[in-house]
Amino acid sequence: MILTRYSTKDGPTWGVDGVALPKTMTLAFMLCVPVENTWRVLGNIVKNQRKMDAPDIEGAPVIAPVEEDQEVWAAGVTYLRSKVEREAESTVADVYAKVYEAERPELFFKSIGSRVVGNGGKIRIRRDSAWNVPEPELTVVVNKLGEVFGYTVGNDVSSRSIEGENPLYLPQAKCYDGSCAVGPSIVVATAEEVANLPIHLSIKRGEEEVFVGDANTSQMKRAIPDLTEHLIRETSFPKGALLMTGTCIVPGTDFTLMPGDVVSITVGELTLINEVDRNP
Ligand code: DO4
Ligand code: MG
Repeated sequence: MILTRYSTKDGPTWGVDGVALPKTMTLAFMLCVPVENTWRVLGNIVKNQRKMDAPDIEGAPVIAPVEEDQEVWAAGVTYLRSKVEREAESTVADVYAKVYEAERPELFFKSIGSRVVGNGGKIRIRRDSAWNVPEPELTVVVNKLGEVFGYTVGNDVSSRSIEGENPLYLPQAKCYDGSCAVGPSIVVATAEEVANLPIHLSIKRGEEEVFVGDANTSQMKRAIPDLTEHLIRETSFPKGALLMTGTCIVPGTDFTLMPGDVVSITVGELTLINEVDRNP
């Protein structure tokens, strides 16, 4: 099943496999009970193509699959490739080796829901950063109990020059307008299912493909339930949360994103496409 959020004349509305849900069926509502319960309700709606008192989603624009008050968090250095690249770029290389091996994962706050860019929206590079990359990441949607409800595609757009200068600058390298893109929809899936999904990144500059890379979530060093358990261990998410799970595809040191670049990321059956803003 695929959940999509639409901007209708009656306000944001979710649909499941094209069937509009009542306005009361928000993502927050779906994520405040065990996943089995929500999956069952959604399954019945799809099976019976149940017409409910819901806004018309026919032809309505698709918006980012996250609500305003949900938070997006991110995990870092979960793949060997990310560890190696960060050691190379950083003035303090050993922090990355240590976190890659440690029992406790690196988790950081990425964005509030209202700042997330959806499919087709503009991502940005910082005006004070010379070296910038997209980070294509499996992004899991987690309920209040920390269970995996499904997945979407995330782009953890980052400044490598700012993070490389000093790891304490991480929030500035990671959290700014247009740095967090998520979408286009949410695929309902278990933690097991998301542990073996292909990831593909393509970056086009005009007609030319200037970077292409592939990976699979099975290359991740950590298990998804380990990441989600750490996420909710001492922080409550009554409306659920999104967790980007780290990147395994890092363009070479000679690559930086440019205004106008078009970044396409595929994870499993979803593709997220964003252009880098030409007017920063
Ligand atoms: O440690 C910095 C961030 C790492 C990250 O975002 C990633 O590995 O994806
Ligand atoms: Mg990342």
